[in-house]
Amino acid sequence: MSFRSRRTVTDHVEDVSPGSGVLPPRARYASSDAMSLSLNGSWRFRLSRTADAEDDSFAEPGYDAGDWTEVTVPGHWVLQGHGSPIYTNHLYPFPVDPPRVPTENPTGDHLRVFDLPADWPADGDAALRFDGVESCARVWLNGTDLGEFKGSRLPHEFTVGHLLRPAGNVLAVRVHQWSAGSYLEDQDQWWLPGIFRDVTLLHRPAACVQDFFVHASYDHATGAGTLRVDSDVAGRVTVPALDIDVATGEPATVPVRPWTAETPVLYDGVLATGGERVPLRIGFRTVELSDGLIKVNGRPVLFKGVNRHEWHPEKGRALDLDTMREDVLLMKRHNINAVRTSHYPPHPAFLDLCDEYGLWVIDECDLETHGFVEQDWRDNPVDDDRWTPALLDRAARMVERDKNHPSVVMWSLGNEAGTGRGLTAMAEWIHGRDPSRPLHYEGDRDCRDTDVYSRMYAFHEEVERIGEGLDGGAHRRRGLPFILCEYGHAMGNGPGGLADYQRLFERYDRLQGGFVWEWIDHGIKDDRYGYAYGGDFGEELHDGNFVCDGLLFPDRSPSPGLIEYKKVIEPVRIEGGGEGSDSTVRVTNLQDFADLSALAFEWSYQVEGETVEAGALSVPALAPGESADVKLPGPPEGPGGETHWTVRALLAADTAWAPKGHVVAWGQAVVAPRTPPSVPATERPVRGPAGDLITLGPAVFDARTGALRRVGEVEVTGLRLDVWRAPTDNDDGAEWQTGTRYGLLWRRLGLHRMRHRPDAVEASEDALTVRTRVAPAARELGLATVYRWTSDGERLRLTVSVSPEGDWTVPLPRLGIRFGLSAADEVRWYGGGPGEAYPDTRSASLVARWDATVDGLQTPYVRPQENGARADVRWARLGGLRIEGDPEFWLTARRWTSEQLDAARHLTDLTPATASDSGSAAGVWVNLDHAQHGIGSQSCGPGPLPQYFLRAEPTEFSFVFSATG
Ligand code: IPT
Repeated sequence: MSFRSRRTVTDHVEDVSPGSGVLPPRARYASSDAMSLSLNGSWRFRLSRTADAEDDSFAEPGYDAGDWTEVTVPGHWVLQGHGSPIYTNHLYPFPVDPPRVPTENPTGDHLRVFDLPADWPADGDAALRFDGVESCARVWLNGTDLGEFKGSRLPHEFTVGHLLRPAGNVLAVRVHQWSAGSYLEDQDQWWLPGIFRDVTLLHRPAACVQDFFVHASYDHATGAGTLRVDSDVAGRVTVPALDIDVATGEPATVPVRPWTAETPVLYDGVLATGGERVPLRIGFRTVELSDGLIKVNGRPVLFKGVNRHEWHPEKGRALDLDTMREDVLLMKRHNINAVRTSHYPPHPAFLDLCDEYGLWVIDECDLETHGFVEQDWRDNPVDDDRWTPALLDRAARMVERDKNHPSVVMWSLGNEAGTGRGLTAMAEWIHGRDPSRPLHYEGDRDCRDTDVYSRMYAFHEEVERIGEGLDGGAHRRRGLPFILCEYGHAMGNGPGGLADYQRLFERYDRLQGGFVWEWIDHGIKDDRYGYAYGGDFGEELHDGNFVCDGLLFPDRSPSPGLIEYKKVIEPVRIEGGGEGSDSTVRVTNLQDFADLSALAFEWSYQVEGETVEAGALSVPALAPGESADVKLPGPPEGPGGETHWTVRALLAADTAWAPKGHVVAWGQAVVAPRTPPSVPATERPVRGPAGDLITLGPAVFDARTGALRRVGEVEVTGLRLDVWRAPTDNDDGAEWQTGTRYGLLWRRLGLHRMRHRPDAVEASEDALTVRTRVAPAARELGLATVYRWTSDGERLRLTVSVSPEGDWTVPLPRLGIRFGLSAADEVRWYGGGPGEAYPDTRSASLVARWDATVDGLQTPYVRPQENGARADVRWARLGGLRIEGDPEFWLTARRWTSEQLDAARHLTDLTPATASDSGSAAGVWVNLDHAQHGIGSQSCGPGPLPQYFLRAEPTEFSFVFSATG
């Protein structure tokens, strides 16, 4: 240190201590009658490359910051044109030498001058609160150094009343991107420095409320709630609707309606001390561990959850209230009932919304030291006593801030931090401070400190063993309930296999559900790429698009994964009922608390996908867990055809989160099956006058190669067998996955560069047969493929027979045909829709008539990959063709080839195919697939289950083409 000549203010940056000068943590409340002043807005800003480039003279009143730039608070300076974001999953983007950080330590000096409102009370004190600053801040008010803190997603307050002036207060905050605290904040997300949550000045009147703890329990045996509010400053607690008026510390027991995520009943109350009145929103509920299960109000709950990082494509983790509300509304509308606040306490307003709308919350501490896994967890701060005060500080700041939320039903120590004494110390402190909530942490398989056995990405098979209690493990663990705190990795196309997990959760009591990873893609809006991901800012170390693994696209539009999840976790199951009776529907209430009285049911019949009759269905208000067989009106009479019934459960009235009529659940079943198309082979192939063409019914072929040229007036190019799909993130899998990563194997085998060798073009009495061999260079294996064309004069039938040759040990990506059409815009089909589906992501695919444009068929995965297939298609019309399948097929149509899709890194790389790319005039490429390989979740979890494999085996399938003119 001797060479430091200038006065520096940076020693705390590399200090393991949590901070100095800050007030003890306390309960957070949204409002009170004490005055407050938001200091959000535009602040003066200066960025330095190192922590000590500038001295602290900027904090002095009178400092001229006229040449500084400006940033918006809350915000991250790297998203406001100063420096760049960095994305790493678990690697520290700096040398691991705790608690030291790099010399290059972007440091943002923030200045804000403010006046007090004219009516700011002259008496009392004041507190200055920071709700979140990444990663380390030092604060001065009017030239006085208040102190410094770390713990990015946790609140910190200072006492400042004695320093305030009526006007011209100078608030100076120096923020360092890297600090000792960064070692505790190695979550899988963008590194985004800045004052990213609110800054508020709070008046603190004499005898104001300080910390308080609302204990509101529910006795399910008696229906009584007991309220006791412990408060540092004595006062009274009133709840008018319950006639409660008691002193703080005194219990009151009265009959109440309990709070649950399904029935979020909140009672308005007031905590009044001599100097302040704080509105309370009280939810009565009791969480307990009994019979080895997590029970709320006496009943086990099933978590249908998501992991939620805070994300906005332009503002990063600086979320406004509307965005938070949008998240909650989207969750409720998609049947989600639980949130793990991965991996830090969220903005406090988010928890208010969870209380209000009803979501179970696992509140997770701001702690992750994942990067230490690279050195076998050596020097892990959570197992080093020097860091324990910082860990305890983080635990306390979370628990004290959030303890009064009924929605918070579990605390979590953090994520991916290994094991160690520091975690045990946190657990002991939390258990002591709040014995009313179970404690979660996934990182310790023995569950020494926790009350629930939690895992991430466990395969179905293991989850089933755990459900059966056959997983062994530590004695303590064997008696605990199980949750998957992360599963169903929603990266790119997928996740597959959700329905298979849900079946297990429903079958075994011990399995209390899970939390899909994760809620939203963290793509950054970017002029160059649409949405940027890791590496797009020139990071020297990054993890690419692993940061885009959400159920929502960055703009919060639902991805097919969310639509699938909504269907899989629907709170009511509607299925074909009673034995052999096609007009009975079995309805099961899968909720844990509410009966079905909030729902209205509707039945309808579809003939050939068109609704012909519909009406209201009366369903008893089944209690949770109950089922009933409900009779449907008889199926429609008249001209037959494939017939389905569809029953929907809709909201019977407006709710806080969706309007009346919102579809909550549905079921569909076949009443009369489909008759496959039959095309009598009445036509014979005829060679044209020049000898170079063959005509068969409406079709024209190349006589030499047997290639289809036209159907009626519709030109068709490049029709041939296709087995390739642009690998999905789940096909490629994550590096550390032990299972076979088929995406890589497919490419190694050359399935993306299959060669097609025509061996024979045979014209017979009633058919044109083209024999080919489809195989990649350098390999002996191949697919003997025969195209057999017949016609009845109007229609053209193609039967494709595929016989694998050689040693096929890998599944195929897809199996079908592809061809180019010169143009197509509107697409109409009868089959599964409206959205994309793959073998293990098809729960939400409803059979009906659907319309879309070719562009509308595309799913905009941030990193382009296979997408957009529609399942169970009976027939489709596009580009002047009608195509009917025997059997049903998967339909995909896009303005680019699979090869272009495969090569694209961002959506902006995808431009409509032109004649020069394809060597033809095709504008739209169509895939008609007989089969697709499953999707799975191998980007961070299991691959597709065996039943979703597309194995190479002898296969035959047909399509019937006609020109629609
Ligand atoms: C797991 C992490 O907990 C989570 O933060 C995220 O990184 C997720 O994976 C993948 O997107 S850790 C995983 C390597 C098991």
